[in-house]
Amino acid sequence: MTRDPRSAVSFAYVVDPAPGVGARPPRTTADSDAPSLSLNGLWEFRLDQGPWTGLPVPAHWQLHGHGSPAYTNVSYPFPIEPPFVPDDNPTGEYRRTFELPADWRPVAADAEPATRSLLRFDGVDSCFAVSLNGTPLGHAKGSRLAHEFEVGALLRAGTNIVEVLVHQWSSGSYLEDQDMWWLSGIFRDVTLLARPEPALDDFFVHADWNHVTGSGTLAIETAGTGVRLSVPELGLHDVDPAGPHLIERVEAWSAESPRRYDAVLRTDRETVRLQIGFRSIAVVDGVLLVNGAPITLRGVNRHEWHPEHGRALDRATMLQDVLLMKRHHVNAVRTSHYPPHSAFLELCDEYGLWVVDECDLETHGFEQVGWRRNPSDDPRWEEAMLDRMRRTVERDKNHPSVLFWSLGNEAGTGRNLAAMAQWCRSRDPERPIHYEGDRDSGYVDVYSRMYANHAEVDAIGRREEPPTDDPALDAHRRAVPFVLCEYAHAMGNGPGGLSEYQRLIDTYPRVAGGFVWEWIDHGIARTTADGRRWYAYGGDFGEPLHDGNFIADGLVFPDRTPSPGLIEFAKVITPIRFDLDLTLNAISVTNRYDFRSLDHLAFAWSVARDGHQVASGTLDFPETVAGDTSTLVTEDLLSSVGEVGEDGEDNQDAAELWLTVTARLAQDQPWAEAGHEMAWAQFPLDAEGFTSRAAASTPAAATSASASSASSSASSPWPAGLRDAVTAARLHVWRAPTDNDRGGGTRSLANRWAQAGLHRMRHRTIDDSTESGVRTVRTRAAAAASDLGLLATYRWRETDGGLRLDLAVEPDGEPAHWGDLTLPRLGLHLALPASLTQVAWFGLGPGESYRDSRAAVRIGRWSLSVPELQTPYVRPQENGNRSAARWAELTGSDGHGLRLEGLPTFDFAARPWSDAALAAAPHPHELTPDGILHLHLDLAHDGLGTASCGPGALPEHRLRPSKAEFSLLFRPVVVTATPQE
Ligand code: IPT
Repeated sequence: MTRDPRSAVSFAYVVDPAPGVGARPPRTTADSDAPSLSLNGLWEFRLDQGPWTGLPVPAHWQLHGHGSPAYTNVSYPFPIEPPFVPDDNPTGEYRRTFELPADWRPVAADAEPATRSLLRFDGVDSCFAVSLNGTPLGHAKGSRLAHEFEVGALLRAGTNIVEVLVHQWSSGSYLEDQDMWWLSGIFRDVTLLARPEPALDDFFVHADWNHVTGSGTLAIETAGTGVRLSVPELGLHDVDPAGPHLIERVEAWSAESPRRYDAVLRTDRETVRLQIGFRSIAVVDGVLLVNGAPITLRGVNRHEWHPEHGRALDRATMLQDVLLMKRHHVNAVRTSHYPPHSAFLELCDEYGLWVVDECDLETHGFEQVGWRRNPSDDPRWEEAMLDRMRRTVERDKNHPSVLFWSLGNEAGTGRNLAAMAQWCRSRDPERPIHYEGDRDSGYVDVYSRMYANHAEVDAIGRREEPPTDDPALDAHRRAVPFVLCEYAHAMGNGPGGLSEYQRLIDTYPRVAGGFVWEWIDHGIARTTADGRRWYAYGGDFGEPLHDGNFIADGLVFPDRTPSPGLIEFAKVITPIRFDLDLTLNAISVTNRYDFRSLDHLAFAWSVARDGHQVASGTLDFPETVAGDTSTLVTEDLLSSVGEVGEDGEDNQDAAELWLTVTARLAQDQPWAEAGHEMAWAQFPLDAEGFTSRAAASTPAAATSASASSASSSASSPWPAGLRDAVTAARLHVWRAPTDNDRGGGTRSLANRWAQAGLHRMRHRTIDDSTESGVRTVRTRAAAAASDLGLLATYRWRETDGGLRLDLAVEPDGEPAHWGDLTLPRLGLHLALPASLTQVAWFGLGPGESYRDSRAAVRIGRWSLSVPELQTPYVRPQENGNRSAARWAELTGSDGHGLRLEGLPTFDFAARPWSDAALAAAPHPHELTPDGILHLHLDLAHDGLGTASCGPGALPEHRLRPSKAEFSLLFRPVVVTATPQE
């Protein structure tokens, strides 16, 4: 489309670094009874002087067929020439008419008190000019910040017309280089507000809580005179809000118990309803205290995202985020990297989440040019940056959930950041200031790092980290709490290493916690011609410069289905821990909440023998307050375990007994229903004492469910071709690289595996002989052009009705020649008939797991179809591994199939495509079953780590080539009933 050649130069404000002209000073959001009129809905719209069409507000025009989305992470999608932007600057014209309600008095008659009117925009990306009835009101920048314009006498009784010109690029874009889609338009609410005089435009609630006395102090600064405050529950009726009012007993607000008090602020002409949360924030000796107690932040970074609507979120979606977070034990959110829609903060206040409220600021792309001309240190940008900070703090200051102010993200360092910090501190001395980019922590109150590895966090926890660049600042930094503002990059399969991070967070008081990067994959929903849904990432819209699927790095998939990463995170951070002491026959529960007791939970135990529950009961722990441990001596439980007899199915000697302990919600909580599982732990009952008791007691009938499946194998014939498919099993050491395997540029694991040719191993049979019923096949597997190889010896022997394989593997070549190369996996690949569609197994499940991400899976009997075994990462990659299977049965619809038994265990993945196809497909819908069931039976895997952004797998989770032995039993099987879980 040709654009008006004048547009680039005719709107000087677009490239003026100044924040704008005409908007009113920022103020708090408030629930006022003054009249308001939503201007959301269908507006007239045209892009670049094209034809007029309709466009909803709020929305991004790129998601409604005008232009297209573009994704870059750090790179600016335009030349770095601050404050200028290219001539090619998509510009949208919006207009709508509205009828002024009859009782809305734009201009007061003489005898009447005055009423002003404001036109409010909660979010316009990235720069806009607004006019009412043809008269310009002003222009503004700061996409995720609210702007209000006085419309006064311009408002007409009857029909009015509001026109908004929105520019995609502006000087403001230099300050908005967040890692997200570039999407434009009026994407948050537009409202006309009546402001009666005297105005109650702004107020600032200070509600402090004294943890020693349990008292609260309430003082509300108000702009305006004659304001009265009532908090009926606290006995305050029409008092002066300034107080201070000392309230002898008040319940504190915390993320765990978000107690709020309904309050009303009133002038003669306006009533504002608010909810007050009392709490105190303090730092003592480098430890973050809220309400006098150290708190642990189990956080996530949250971008606003909806796969169809982008950053135009409705309340239902925000609520969904909050509920999902609460149900998965997340207690903190960093609003990366801009203030969210204020309804989200309302929900955080209501349901209880600690918030790091971040200013709409990032200038990361300047890093690529050595931070030259970074706005953060250029006085021409001071006003713009201060304006952003003021708009953040003023809008959100009354949310008890807001714990820290954050200056922004990845904006380097400089005087303007220092000025923002200084302004913040003087405006709100009660909240600590966060900014990760300030490595010396000179102007912040929190020492923050992103992607620090475990060893660094450990050193910081011990207070033994290297000193700051500026020695004068060192003492300050050592006296402030530490947070990982980003860690555990949740891109694709992973993150690995969460348990180890949590151990550090739980160990060191100085480590206040962290925020996983990030909450949601920002995939954009698309549909294939035949109606299948998929999610687009960078490059899918033909962007000339983009960062691919780095946009898909969340704990939930774009449609908010929890990924295995979220399930793992929830298990790792659950604030309820169980321990079993077999020598004392004692089960204990530890309360790792910061404030609340465990009285909202109901505890139960069960024992399963070979995956079948054989006994169960409840556990009546005494009241356990935060930080405490309660112990129950488990005589009853032990005697019932003793009664666990044979269930007739398996050999008693081989039976596995597992104790599972659970904590579920005893009553409904606002965020989950009674019965929701909050914590669990499993303990093998095979240590001395426990099983011997069980074994010594008289076998009795199982006390509950027993075998409901019947599989027979001894006499089954091998289905056609299956035996050959089994004996054709070949050593396989590659996996379709995960995003984490691809992390780290040219030195990525994926590259090194490819260079070593692990994805194109050839097999050479050295010899194949049979002696005393044992067939021995010795092979060497190696890649073309490499002299490194793996010697594999397969020993096959008939057992009753089956085949036993003993595989021995050993690297061929000097260990030094292998260097520090890891193997993606060590196991076997089998090409089986695709008619095998169902997999039942006994082992860890039901979800996928890997060696450094397997806290969330438990021992049990599971059954899933082949499609259900796949995890649909936005970009296809290794997935779906099930760990520590004792046995597995793969069957077709006729019940015939293959049974595998581990000697003792194996990992498996079963998929309808090869690893090569999995690695090559850009999106899941591009994977096509190839007519084979690809079964991977693995002894071990390389860990997942988080090298897509951060450290790789810990040394103990690496798989190095070394001597290994792996034994399995294969049998034909006929399953006559589906196993019951
Ligand atoms: C870090 C960014 O702060 C965040 O926005 C996101 O881009 C994340 O990385 C990766 O997904 S910055 C990086 C240089 C560590």
